[in-house]
Amino acid sequence: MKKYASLWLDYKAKKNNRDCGCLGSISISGAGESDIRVQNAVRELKNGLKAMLDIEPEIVFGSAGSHTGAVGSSSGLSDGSAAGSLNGQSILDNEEYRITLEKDGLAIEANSGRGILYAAFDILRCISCERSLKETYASGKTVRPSNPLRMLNHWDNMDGTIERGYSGRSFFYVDNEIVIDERTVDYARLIASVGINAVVINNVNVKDAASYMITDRYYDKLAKLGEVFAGYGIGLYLSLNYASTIEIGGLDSADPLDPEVIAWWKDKMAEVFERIPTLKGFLVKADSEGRPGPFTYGRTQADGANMLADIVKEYGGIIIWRCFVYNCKQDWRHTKTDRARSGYDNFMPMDGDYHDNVILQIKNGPMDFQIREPVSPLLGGLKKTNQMLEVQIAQEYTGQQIDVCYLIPMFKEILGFKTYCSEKDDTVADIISGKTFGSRFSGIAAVTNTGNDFNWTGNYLAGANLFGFGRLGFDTDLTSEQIAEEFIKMTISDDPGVVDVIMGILLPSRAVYEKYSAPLGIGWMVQPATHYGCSVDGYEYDRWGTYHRADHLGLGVDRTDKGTGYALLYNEPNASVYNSPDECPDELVLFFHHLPYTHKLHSGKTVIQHIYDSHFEGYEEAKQMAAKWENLKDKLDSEIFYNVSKRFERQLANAREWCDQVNSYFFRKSGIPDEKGRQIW
Ligand code: GCV
Repeated sequence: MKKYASLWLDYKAKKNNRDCGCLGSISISGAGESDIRVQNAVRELKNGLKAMLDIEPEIVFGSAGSHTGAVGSSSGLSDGSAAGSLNGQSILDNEEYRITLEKDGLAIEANSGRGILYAAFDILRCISCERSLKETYASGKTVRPSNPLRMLNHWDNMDGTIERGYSGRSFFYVDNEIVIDERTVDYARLIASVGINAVVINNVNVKDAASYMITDRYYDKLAKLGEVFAGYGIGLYLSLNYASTIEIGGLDSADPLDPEVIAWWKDKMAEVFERIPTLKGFLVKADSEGRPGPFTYGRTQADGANMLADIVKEYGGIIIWRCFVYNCKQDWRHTKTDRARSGYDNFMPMDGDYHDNVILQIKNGPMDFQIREPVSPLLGGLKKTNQMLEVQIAQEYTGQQIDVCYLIPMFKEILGFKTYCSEKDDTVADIISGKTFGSRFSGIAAVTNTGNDFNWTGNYLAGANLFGFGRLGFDTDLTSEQIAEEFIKMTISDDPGVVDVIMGILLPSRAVYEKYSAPLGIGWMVQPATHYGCSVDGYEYDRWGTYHRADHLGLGVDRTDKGTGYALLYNEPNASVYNSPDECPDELVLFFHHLPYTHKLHSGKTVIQHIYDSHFEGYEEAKQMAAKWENLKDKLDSEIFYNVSKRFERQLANAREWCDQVNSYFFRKSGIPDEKGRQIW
């Protein structure tokens, strides 16, 4: 009996193995057999090829340059120097690889064990997706990941709960102990196979036992976990309690400029890096939602981040500092206070002050992972600071792994957003890849959606977000369609008819969720605290800074020059476009403007008619997605079929509730009937 699903590493037998004959041997060069990552790559290749094709090609080790198109200028691979290193310690080694078709097999070349590992997964993916090996590798395939850091952030607590977790409990922790078992290794395999190279293993809200991670209590287990990760090219990171000096150190301050505080951290970090040799750095949530931070001492975020960064630099460590800093005790009556501004206002003034081993981690939007937000103006605002994009695949506000919501199309939009921060290479993808400003430490992080459920992600289809996040972070040019197709073929079924149907469910699912939930970029009409399901006024008179400001005449938040001024934080022409109700894209118009219900959108519809139409459509389209799934009953493994089918039942109830509550609410506020005379309550 399997304890958990193998997902895309299931390696089912392939019937259509038309060109496996070319796989007499696989030669590997550029990293030796003694490298644990190479050993893992070889094991994976052998197991996968045996299971899928029933072949056992010879694995031959050669020196770099022993094959056609060898490492170096002729192969197009860059030299072996570390992509990002501090004090001689490599944080991110060269991850490039090349796969070439040879007379009797394939040749893998790379400059590091990580490159070999990724090449092995490339070959296995090719076979698993029933692509032709010959066509794929005939003219040689050289791959270099798009982003230096491709990271998962776990919000796992040491008591085994997961903040915003919708797929069971943590597989890292049980009762405040760290668990390392077979599942830990399979987790590392799964995420390495899609290119993840860094993991933060604990919740950014560091409390209780987690504050003691940097003490003798957990060092041995963490060292062991770090080794498992390292075998799959994954760097281990911890979330850090900013006030550790007080909470575990016995000091009465966490002032980043206090010599006693600095001395405590110096001793602590010396101990931590000695006891956990594979540790790569820390993620810090400070001055946010009740967490302590430098503001308490009248210091800046840069003061806090730099103090820690200077200390960990000696060990080659980095500090990832979150920009999710805002006032969560706002007065809803203050219409000029704007939570959307807070990240920018708190971090922009110190652009250039952050030291070179600090990375600012920026949520994709200025609020908090809503189904539709503009891109944070910090991305494209900051020009002299290492930056990393933070997205969330945990679907806290986007259906909680009950409702199907394939997020890759949303991530593609964000990555493709033109910030106008420079003459060229100005998209978010350019910035976080390091291309725009030449930063060595940058990349993309996702709040992960994993837990100890049999299928890891609650809903099998939510696995597409885990798979897709990794694939997209590794290769930003992949399309949402390519990623969905790979996921389905590798995880669910390679029957072309089934693949088509599931593509037809995944691809529009984000748009469908958006239609039946909060309209036109306004967001937040959710049940407070749980964040699942509709409650139009749930946050309206609360302290969290998340309002729709609806009255009998209209709705939306005025973030223009006449309102909070947020629209002007963007580079031109984005600022002018967002500032104008006529130019602002429909999907964001209520994020930026307070408008009458009768305002005409670019679509030609009024705001109120758009609300009615999109909600009825969203519910209808959710029903169609569910019906498509039901038709697959005889073609799917029953565990997968029933898992998703039951969730669709809940999604339909949710969509219906959203549709009826939102439509009724705005009909009652506005008194304007639906042009099509449909039932509104
Ligand atoms: C980890 C939102 C979530 C919180 C989360 C926070 C964050 O507010 O609701 O659960 O805390 O974001 O990103 O830090």
